[in-house]
Amino acid sequence: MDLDVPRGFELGVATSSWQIEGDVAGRGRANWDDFAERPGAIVDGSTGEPACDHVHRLAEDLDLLGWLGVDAYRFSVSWPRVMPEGTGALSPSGLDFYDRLVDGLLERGIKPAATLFHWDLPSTLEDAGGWPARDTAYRFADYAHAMGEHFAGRVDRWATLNEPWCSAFLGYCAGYFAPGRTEPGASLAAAYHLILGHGLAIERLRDAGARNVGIVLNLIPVISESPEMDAAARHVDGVQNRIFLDLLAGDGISDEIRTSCRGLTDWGFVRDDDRAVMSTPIDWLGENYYTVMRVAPLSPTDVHAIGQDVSMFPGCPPLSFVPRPPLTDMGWEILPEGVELALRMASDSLPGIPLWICENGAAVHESTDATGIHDPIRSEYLEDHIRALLRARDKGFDVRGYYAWSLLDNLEWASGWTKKFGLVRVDPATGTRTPKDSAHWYRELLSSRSPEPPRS
Ligand code: IFM
Repeated sequence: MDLDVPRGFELGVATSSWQIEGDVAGRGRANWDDFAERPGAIVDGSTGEPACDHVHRLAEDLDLLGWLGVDAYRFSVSWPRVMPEGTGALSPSGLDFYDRLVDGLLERGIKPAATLFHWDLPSTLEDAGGWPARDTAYRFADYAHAMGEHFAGRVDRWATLNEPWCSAFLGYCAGYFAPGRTEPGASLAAAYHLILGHGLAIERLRDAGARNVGIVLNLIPVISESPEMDAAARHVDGVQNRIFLDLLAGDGISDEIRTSCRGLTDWGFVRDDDRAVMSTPIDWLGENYYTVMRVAPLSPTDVHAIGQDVSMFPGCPPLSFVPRPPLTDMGWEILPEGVELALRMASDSLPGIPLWICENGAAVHESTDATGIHDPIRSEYLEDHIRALLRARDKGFDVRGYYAWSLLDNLEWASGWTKKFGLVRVDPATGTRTPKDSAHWYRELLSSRSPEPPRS
């Protein structure tokens, strides 16, 4: 392998609770369980049961991680599994599951990296208003504190939220994700309260003894394809990226967003003293990088890429997203060098904060024969992105690690089982796990690393 990753650069894989766990009966209900029951919400009618049946196959999945030889495993805690009502009493069986996961990782020398919210909100809280309601931010902080008290000392790295853009705008503006609301004003309040909840949670995690606390954003570089589209591209960038970076930097909601989203909300949910809470210092920032977005004049022959649609951007002017080939099965342009643009956005807004790529991967064509599951495009995608990341590191970006998405084929949200990102195939009918060629490739990369040169 001629890809030389220094030992000190952390390599891992990532998953999330609702996408893999199953065992719906063993936890409280989540907004995604309710959403999945709506006809047509998930393209193939899948639900959270059995997903990858990870709860019952934990030992096997821990062994897979050990076999791969990852440094770290990024998982998310299902809030309704550990706190079924969203507030109050903790579930002993829910905690026991994550105890076995965390301890199983530590026994195998793998660092546990926990995310507290990867979109599965307890239904009780969704029914009470969800993220557009300010109270949800305080309930999130209480839940984070409880997790910190239970797991501090064993979890190596904590993220409050994963991709708040998706929760806010896919969930409450486009209605493409749970809870399926199509209220642009509410989606802006949701984005704001998610970051308020993040800031409150950072404080409460630290109070509980947790260290290495941060957040994971999906920062997507937005490219204007012609000068006349510059303003439209700025709007998309504002709602996709800047709104979150500005809030985390303590700058509040920018005049630009207030202007471009005027008429959608009176911003009555914004309070001056929230800025300090939202910008509570973090120890690291995670970015999930998959693709870029190209903005062009509206065209009837628009190619649809999942996640790229004007309905997901409140206040968006007419435009088309025009990804350039090569594309993944999601319709996402493959552009490894875009990772540097994504790192630049973060390091310009939040200078001095160490960066991690917390997700990167691709749903691609695979073929199966007697010799295995062949997914050369995925291995090439991962390799090209890791190379681009190491080049950015050499240029001075303080990027410390990389997690491939995903360990397992899993429930790809509204796309159900129709899009596969796993290094390991999961047969949805039997649950059988089979490492693909890309898993063998990643394993070889992990074991072939040279030692970190001594620091002078
Ligand atoms: O599967 C998702 C994950 O849950 C969040 N980031 C993007 C992935 C691929 O769409």
